[in-house]
Amino acid sequence: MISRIDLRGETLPEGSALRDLLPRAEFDVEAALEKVRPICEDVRHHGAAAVIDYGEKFDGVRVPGLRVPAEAIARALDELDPAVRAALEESIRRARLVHREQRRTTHTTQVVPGGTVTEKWIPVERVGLYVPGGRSVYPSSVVMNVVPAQEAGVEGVAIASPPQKEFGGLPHPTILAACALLGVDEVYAAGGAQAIAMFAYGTEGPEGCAPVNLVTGPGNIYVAAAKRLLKGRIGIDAEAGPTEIAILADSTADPVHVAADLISQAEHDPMAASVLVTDSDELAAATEAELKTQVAASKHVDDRIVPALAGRQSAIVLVRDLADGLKVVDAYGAEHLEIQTADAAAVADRVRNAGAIFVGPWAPVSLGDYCAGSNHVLPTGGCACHSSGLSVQSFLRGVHIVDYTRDALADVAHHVVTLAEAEDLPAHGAAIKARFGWKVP
Ligand code: HSO
Ligand code: ZN
Repeated sequence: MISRIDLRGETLPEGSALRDLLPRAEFDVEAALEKVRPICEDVRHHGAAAVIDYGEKFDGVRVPGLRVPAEAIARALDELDPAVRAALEESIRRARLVHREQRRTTHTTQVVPGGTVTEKWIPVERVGLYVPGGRSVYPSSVVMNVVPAQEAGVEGVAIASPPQKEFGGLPHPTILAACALLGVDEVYAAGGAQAIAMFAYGTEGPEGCAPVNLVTGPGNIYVAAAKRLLKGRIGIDAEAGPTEIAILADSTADPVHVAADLISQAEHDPMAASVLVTDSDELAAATEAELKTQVAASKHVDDRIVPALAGRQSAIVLVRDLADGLKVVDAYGAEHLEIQTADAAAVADRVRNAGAIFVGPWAPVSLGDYCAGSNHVLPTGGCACHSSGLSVQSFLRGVHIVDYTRDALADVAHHVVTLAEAEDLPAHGAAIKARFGWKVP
């Protein structure tokens, strides 16, 4: 069901050599670029008509218009199961608590008397949030994208989600209900690369979508490819790949929890990665046994869980000790990392690379997926070594405001002129000299 990689034999290699020993899914966005290029071009030239045509082709339903009517959003909330509503409200409340604290404040540094640099944080004006449909209908992802955008102060929030045939061409009703709970009324029934192109280029008409500055949100490989293609015209968050869980565990971990958590993320996708890193033979064996039992009792077994666990991206990695275990999880840089060891907080504190870290037996990844208050849009594919998950910061730009008096400029003028000359850019120096009678003060 899940393979083993035994790294107990020799000294662990460092850096990329270690990374090469670890399992990881192929996620070849490059190959999808050629497929999405003509789609994006079509949307650029033919606007909403092209988005509607591609919706018919890929989602199997032709919508009369892309903009979801306000009544449909209100109706979805009316018809939402009260228990789901209560859970979403709690998820939103907790996410707001955490994200509100991420807000940045304006800060002024007095560099010299009369010379200041102020860093001001300005929200992006208009963002497009992509919410997948099809196999993954995640109202929780609406929460995780919208809350940080709103807490950052973004004024224009638009959502796109694929039209669903069984709901008359509207996005899935729980997605619409989540939008209603969050106060988002600009929603489009558009999916895939065509939705990203709609956000980037905009579409005409009173019901049209004005172009956005930034697109965030997970999606399939075509969505990731469209984001890569249109990056520059629009800002993007990370290109989300298949979800990953790594668990660093010792003999104190409960194999029932470990197996359940490995399965929980395997449930997303046949390409999802579930990796256990342990120094305990007993835990490895007990987890393997437990996986068999629990998988047999799961849903989504043949289409997702078994291919994910049996795929080359998943494994039980045996290490000599926790110090080696930490090297392994750092080299891997998992989207989600659970620490199920004795003194888990101290071990977690030594981790350098992970999208989010879940400490001890009572903080499973599923808690973070829905109701911890943390964000679940996290770097995948090893990107955790250079990127963070979605946050208020993702929707802000830090702008430096430079304010110097005559005396403060005069004081440093000779250094500026010297550096300009060293770079063979005399006009840069001249811009200083021009202010002081063409002399260096
Ligand atoms: N684990 C996924 C997010 C998610 N889980 C949504 C359930 N719904 C990627 O972090
Ligand atoms: Zn999940």
